[in-house]
Amino acid sequence: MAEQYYITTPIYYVNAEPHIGHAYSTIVADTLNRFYTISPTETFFLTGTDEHGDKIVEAAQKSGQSPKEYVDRISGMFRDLWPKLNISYHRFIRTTDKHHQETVRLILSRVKEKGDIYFSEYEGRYCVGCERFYTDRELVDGKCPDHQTEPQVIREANYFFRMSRYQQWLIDHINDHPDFIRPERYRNEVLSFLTEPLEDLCISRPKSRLTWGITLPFDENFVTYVWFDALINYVSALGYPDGDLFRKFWPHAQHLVAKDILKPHGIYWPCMLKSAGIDPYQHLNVHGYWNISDGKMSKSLGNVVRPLDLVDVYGLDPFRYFLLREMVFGLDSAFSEEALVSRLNSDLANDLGNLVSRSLTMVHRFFKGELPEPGVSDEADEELKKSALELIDLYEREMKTLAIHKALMAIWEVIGRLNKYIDSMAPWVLAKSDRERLGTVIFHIFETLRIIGGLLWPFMPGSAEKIQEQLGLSKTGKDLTLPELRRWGGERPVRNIIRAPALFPRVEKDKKEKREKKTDRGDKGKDEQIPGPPLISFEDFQKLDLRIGTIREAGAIPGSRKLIRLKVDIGEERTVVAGLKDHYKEDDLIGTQVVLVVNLAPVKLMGVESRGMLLAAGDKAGLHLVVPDTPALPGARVK
Ligand code: ME8
Repeated sequence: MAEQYYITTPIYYVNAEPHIGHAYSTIVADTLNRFYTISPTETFFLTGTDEHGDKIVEAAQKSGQSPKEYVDRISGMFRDLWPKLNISYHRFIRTTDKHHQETVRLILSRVKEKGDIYFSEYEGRYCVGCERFYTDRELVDGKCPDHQTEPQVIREANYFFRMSRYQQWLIDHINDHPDFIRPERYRNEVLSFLTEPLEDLCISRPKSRLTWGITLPFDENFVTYVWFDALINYVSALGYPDGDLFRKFWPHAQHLVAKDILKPHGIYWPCMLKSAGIDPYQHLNVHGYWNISDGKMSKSLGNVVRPLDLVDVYGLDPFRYFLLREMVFGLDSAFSEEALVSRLNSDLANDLGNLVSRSLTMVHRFFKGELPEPGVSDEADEELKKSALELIDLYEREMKTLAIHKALMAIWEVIGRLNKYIDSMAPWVLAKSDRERLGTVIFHIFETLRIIGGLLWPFMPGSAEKIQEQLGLSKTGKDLTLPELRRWGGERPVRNIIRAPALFPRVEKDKKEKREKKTDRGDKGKDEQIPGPPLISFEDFQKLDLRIGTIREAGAIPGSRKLIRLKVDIGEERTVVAGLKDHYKEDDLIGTQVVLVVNLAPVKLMGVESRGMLLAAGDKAGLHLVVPDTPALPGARVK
């Protein structure tokens, strides 16, 4: 691996719990990190929390805790959330970490030695929400544009960073490196800001006013301004100045932030780095804001969208997919649950889910789960192959320039093509007339799906791995790299191809209302609590005879809205009636392996005798059949 990639998210303030804005940035960083991992590139992914300053002290006081207790608690909420969103970072940094604090003091000393820090009296308008002084020109009707509050006038003696000294250097650097700040609109915004003389930056707070911060190395009576502290996390996390990680990854640093913190990242940080004698970062990637019905999302307005509320109802991958597909990187987006449901039903359940399900069903039905050898390919096969291989190149280009939604659109274009290819090749007709041609078609479907599954992994790691496992591939997830995906026909399945329940069950339209009602009642999740079941003895448990069965036939029962009649092979054939109609299509069930209770007394349902019962799990998303993770012999005992 020749190259490295270093991606950072903002370190989030611990004055509020995480919402979809934080989740978006961190999911984008995770997606990019995964993309570079399969490129393959050696990566480092950093996230963390920003824990000093006025805002934090205020929030701690409100919650009746000491700052330390408070930051430990909220930082823990961020840290606990990320694995639930399948976010896989390398390091979680906290600005209260000892090494970070030492690095901040080291950099302050270096900048001071350089002659870039001076002491002076200052009067200015200070916004506590933003933790910074505002110039008159930046205020709108005398108010902070972000918080809509009038800043306090504060007069005090403080230390200042001679940022003005680096103004011309920064302008030149941005002009010489056109994609230093991207997309372009944000680069232009920074350049336009730099057309006015840059003021020096106040970088201290007297301890008489604030003690919750890092003490200046050259004056015990002051703590460091929160931004001078926070930005340094990007190098302290790598072990600056001597750490191997710093040497290896800093030259490849890419920051990911939203437009709200463009100025500290686009102006303060490069000037700080220059003064400290550290090379500038490689790219600043700036995304837009998620708004709620065209307004701002904020705790005070009470319209904060909590990621796990949505994940609980719609599933993790639909949530990740929606955020990544819906927002054009760099522009604002309006969040709506209706849009999420409609993307889930159309893009995921209909296009992708059905494609996977119908393809795997065919391999089952026609080749008993074994991938056939291809025969001679015709023009339509070649076209499909070309579009799948070209997709990989396009995807790489889009991902590298952060056109994440375009990369997804390109994948869906090929999903559409593959669905059309299946329709026009009609394998079910070929099955009766031309088995060799059928084999070639199935092979092309498999290869295109293999590529689609691999390319989807950075966005929806869980679902992509399921697809890869169902395809029987030996490598999944991060081990399946882009060069390997490019080798058409290069990887035969090592296991039988398996059929599994729908990847993305459709969502009923009224789910949103149900979720809202539940959240309103404040008793979310109550109905999920498992009541203490009566205990049974081991002997009682042993009375149950559970067997693996393969569904051979599935058909409707006249007059029943819920029931399906199944023929299940457990070494002998059993007729079983199951209430699956709302959750599975009859055709999709054929070939699926299930777990069957075989020694239940027979019952008659709608006139059909049922001899056994399937095991299934029920949750808010519907019913999920319990299936063996790899194919088992029909009749195998479940122990
Ligand atoms: O600014 N839409 O922390 P913060 C999209 N501690 N992204 C959003 C968002 C929204 N509505 N709201 C927040 C800080 N974000 C500092 C950063 S870095 C050295 C210090 C995301 O908790 C987005 O990434 O206010 C934004 O830049 C960040 O959260 C701000 O997080």
